[in-house]
Amino acid sequence: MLNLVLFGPPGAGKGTQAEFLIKNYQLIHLSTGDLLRNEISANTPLGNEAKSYMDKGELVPDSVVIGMIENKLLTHKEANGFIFDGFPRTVEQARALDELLDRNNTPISGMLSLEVEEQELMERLLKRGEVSGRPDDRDLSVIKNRIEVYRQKTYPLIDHYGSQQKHFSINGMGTIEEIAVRLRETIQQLRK
Ligand code: B4P
Repeated sequence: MLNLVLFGPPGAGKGTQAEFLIKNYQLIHLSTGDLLRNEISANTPLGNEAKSYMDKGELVPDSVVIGMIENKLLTHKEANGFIFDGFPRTVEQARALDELLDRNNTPISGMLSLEVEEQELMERLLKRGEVSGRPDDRDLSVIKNRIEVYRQKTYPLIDHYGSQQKHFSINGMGTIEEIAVRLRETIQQLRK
């Protein structure tokens, strides 16, 4: 089983690269951002709660996202593996994921960490904001807050997976295709 954590700051290319990985490795894609936006579109109580955090560029509470991922893992017991995209985002989420996967004897194979310069992140997100309709991509102060929240709460996960020898750093600057090749090469390396 191949379980990958696709990691990086907002705008690093996680969602973009996940599309290539799904096709190449037949993995189940679990994006907490997409799952939360689906809840918002469906106007559910969970979605309404999540929206109040997402619109400000804050993280949705751990209990909400952990519960959501647990449900999804249970409905895909037959999977070849998973791509966790945008999850975990806090140390508490990482610990919960380790526990969930340990129970099924299918640990994380590697954390693929996309490294992108901050100026480039802001440009990519503002550009997407022109077409996506996502409120969190439209306002520069919200984007800056997302990057700051990443630094404080999410970046420490590099140590969490580093201490398990599962952290792989990937240059996330360049064309989408160039980065996809780097990811493929890293996955070959971690499967050896
Ligand atoms: P996410 O949906 O995870 O979104 P994201 O961080 O903005 O990254 P995304 O994957 O969408 O963008 P990508 O880099 O592919 O999170 C949104 C919000 O949901 C969070 O702020 C938080 O509030 C909440 N949330 C989600 N998960 C949570 C969790 N686990 N816990 C708590 N809260 C959670 O792409 C960005 C743009 O760059 C795209 O337009 C793309 O086309 C472009 N791009 C990508 N690669 C490029 C390249 N190489 N060159 C040029 N452009 C590129």
